[in-house]
Amino acid sequence: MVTFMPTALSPDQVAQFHQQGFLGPFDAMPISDMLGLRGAVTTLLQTSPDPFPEEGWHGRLIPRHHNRFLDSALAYRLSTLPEMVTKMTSITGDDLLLWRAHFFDKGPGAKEIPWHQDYNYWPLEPPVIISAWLAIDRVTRDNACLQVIPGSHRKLLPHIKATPDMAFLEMADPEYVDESLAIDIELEPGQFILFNERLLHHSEVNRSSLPRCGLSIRLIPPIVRVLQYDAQNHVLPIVSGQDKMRFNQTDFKMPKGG
Ligand SMILES: O=C(O)CCC(=O)C(=O)O
Repeated sequence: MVTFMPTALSPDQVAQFHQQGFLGPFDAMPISDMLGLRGAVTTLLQTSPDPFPEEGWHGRLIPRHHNRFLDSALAYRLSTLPEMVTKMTSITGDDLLLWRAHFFDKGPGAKEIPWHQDYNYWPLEPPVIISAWLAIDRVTRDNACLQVIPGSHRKLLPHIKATPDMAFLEMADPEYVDESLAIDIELEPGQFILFNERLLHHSEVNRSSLPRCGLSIRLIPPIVRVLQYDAQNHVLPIVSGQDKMRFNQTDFKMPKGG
């Protein structure tokens, strides 16, 4: 896998991240390399994780798509691309743990993901996180790219029950969401954006005949304590710096093979 030379964010970019709640797009790897990995990602998403988790997966998450860095070297490498992690450390400081990574594999007809702020769902104390959304496929408005509302991270919104046609159980109360401010995050394979735990984001039903897969990667600084692990084998690899706090389980063993 060819990856780009990691580059830190400039002070202006860090300021922009804090102003907008997100930043990007950036290139983590050449488009052709990500396209070359698509077959392996498809195979991965069809395979059961090992060991297969019995209990503890939240909401409607599909185990085959969730935390595959625990059993797949490919998923681990995609979740820790140097360009991505380096840019994240510009915002958080050097020490970072990989908490979760989830493939949002929204093929044709896949449901709408309602407007939401991630902090609402998460068993973390404090609920502070930096996420990257990495495009596996080319994502455009046509195949339901991610949409965000710049600046929406400044207010915490109430979340209410989502409707059954949506992919999540809860959504931000529509009364507080001004969709006219939304922007499309169109990305080429191998590009990513960064966003924080309070940014309002969403994606439409995939009304196209195209695949639309992205990997959401969640990193936490060691001062954040995981209150509930996703499965018995869930541990958090230290992906940058050190874990000086030792609040979380970090005894990760690199998976073998693909
Ligand atoms: O991929 C999507 O459409 C939604 C992603 C998302 O909600 C997230 O990364 O937190």
